[in-house]
Amino acid sequence: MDKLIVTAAITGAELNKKICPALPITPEEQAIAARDCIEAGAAIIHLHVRDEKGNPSQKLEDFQASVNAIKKSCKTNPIIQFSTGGAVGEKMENRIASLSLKPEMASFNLGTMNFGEEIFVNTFADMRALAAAFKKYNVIPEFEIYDAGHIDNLKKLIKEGLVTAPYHCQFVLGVPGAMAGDISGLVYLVEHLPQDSTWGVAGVGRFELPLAVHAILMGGNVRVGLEDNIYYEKGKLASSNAELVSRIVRIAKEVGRDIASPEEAKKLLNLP
Ligand code: KMH
Ligand code: ZN
Repeated sequence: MDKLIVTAAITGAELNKKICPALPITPEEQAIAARDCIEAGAAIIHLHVRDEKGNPSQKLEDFQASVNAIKKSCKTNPIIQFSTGGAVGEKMENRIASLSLKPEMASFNLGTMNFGEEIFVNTFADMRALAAAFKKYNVIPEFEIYDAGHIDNLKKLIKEGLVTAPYHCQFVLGVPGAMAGDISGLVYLVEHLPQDSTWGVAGVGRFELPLAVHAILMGGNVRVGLEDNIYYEKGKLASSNAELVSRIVRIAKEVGRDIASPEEAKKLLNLP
């Protein structure tokens, strides 16, 4: 098996410090969180940013401030993956705009869905516009797949010639309104990926740990972090993002799966 690529989703757009006191919000807090995650074994930082009031932001200056702070704090250069998902309800033009900063990677959401009580909108027109921006700025997408039909949406974009191999797919499972985090669902998704795909799994809430453990054994990659899951175990909040990363790294090493450094992850994902 290839080495395991661990992604840390450190902040997200739907949480705040009242719900999760350990959530890094400012560039300085994100820099510390990212450094600790990288030192614990993460290769990719999935990045959402906030404005000065702590609200979700897609502004270029907020992305730039966080990137600068993270790069300064990390000894090894992590892969910084921007979110183009943003917060539910964010305008598509703002979500796309961050690509002009040319991050090494960014998320690419593959369909409209219920997201808790809200609706996360990603129409085909949105996806086509997003695909054009990824091409224009030469950014590598990570395809976010929340439901089985999203794989078919990816195949449609491939057929239309809008995205090209290799495809790095992230199964985000357990969002209320989309596919649950059952292992049978994960197996189904892996079996239906397009050729030339790598994959990872981000289990939401209580699904994070079991899905991660299965992905380690199945040859996939893993995303953990407070964006997806704020608990270390039932009833006990995680004290930091790095605590969640460290557990996954420990488990992977115990079962003989080595951990990819950021440089190794770049090679595995064909990043420039
Ligand atoms: N905040 C969610 C609605 C992404 O980063 O691309 C979307 C999200 C996905 O977090
Ligand atoms: Zn995200």
